[in-house]
Amino acid sequence: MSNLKEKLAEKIDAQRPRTIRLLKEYGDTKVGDVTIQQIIGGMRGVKCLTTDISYLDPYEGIRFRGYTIPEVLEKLPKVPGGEMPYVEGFFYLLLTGDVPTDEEVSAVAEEFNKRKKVPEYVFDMLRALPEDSHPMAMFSAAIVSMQKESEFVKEYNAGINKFDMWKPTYEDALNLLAKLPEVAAFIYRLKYKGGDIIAPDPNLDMGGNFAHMMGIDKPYDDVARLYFLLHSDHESGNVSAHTGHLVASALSDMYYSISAMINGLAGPLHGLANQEVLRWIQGVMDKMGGKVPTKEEMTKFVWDTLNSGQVIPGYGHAVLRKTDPRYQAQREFCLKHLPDDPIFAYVNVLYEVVPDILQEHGHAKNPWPNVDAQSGVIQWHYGLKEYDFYTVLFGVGRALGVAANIVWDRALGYPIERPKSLTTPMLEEIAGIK
Ligand code: CMX
Repeated sequence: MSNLKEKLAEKIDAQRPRTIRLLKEYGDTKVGDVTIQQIIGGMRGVKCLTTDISYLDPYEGIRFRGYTIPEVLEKLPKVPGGEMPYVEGFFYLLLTGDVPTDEEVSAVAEEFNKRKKVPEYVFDMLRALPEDSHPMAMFSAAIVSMQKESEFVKEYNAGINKFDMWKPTYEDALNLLAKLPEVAAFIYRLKYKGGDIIAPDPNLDMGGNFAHMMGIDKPYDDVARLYFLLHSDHESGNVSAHTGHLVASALSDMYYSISAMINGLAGPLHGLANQEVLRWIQGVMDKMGGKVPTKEEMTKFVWDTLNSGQVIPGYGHAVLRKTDPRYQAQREFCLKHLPDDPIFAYVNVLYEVVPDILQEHGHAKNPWPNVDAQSGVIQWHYGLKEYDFYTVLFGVGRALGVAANIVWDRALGYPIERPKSLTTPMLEEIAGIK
């Protein structure tokens, strides 16, 4: 067993009795009530999921295994020559809750390296798709096309014990995650660079190799590391994480589950918002002839969008009630590396005007920017201008968190998910409507 798998086995042995105790001794303890508004309104705020991998406080933002984003960036071992941590080391943290040593990071990076060869049939399948397929559809199809590789399915069919199911799930997680950067880069080069594919470099870490295969110079390797880390996890209730968990709860394997979560991420209210932000800004740029709008000019563009019944992409959140710390982390990167970028200037003017406008508009509960408001700027700056591709980057990152959660779902034996529905007459009766 690898060091990571051994460490995980120890953690699982320690965690299982806690979950079993909660279930057996405190199973009837009430956590909260559910209102009709929550039932009709997308279950907002209903406390009905559990994960220890990340927690989202509405005012503080995300903590991964108890660490804020600045703490994660500071504590995790860095890639030599770069400012950002190894993605592989971050995955170690998500999975085990422990900050890895340099040696542990090297071992897990080696684990990823051994597993990263993408089967040729994936590339053949991608080449066979229509040229105008969206990169997210290509990414999802590529992932599900590898389903036959699932170790979980092989062991399930051989009659695996429920308590051991996490082990092949862990193998599937690493096997799939290790391949995602090459699959993503292949989609990019196939779709936008005339199929001029760059072979992976076996000596590079995940972020470095991704930047290499994309054909983008430093510091894009650090951008990739930061991007994958920031987008990895946002507790369990968001559409992508919840979809992955839900599909996996039927004992569908990692490939089915991650492909499904990618499909949820592809919605414009969720991960696709990063492409929508750039599309919106490009529209304003066209109208402004490239000139950065004044606050007054930007105010008009924002109101025009709201008055035409559309949302301002990159703003608002179902849980957060302040500026997203993932936005802040990327803003700090921009201030350091691209302070004079014209699109960064647009994003800054937006930040100055949108929160007040959304408050005046009076609909959004959270007028502050989310992760997607800032992420496209960095990509654009480093030459990745094909914004249809941005959500694939989000997907590579989100897969880290969702896969780690699915391994733990299996380890703790979470059952198939099956909430109960009520009809409208039943709700009316509960409400006392005659
Ligand atoms: N612009 C305009 N209106 C907005 C808004 C925005 N950015 N954010 C929320 N609203 C509106 C909602 O559409 C809703 O309108 P109605 O009352 O007319 O139905 C109202 O405000 C209340 O919504 P809410 O409770 O504040 O927000 P929700 O939890 O329902 O939705 C989210 C959250 C993110 C879908 C929403 O804020 C939104 O659509 N934002 C723009 C898209 C976006 O940036 N998505 C990315 C989120 C991060 C991610 O998952 O990647």
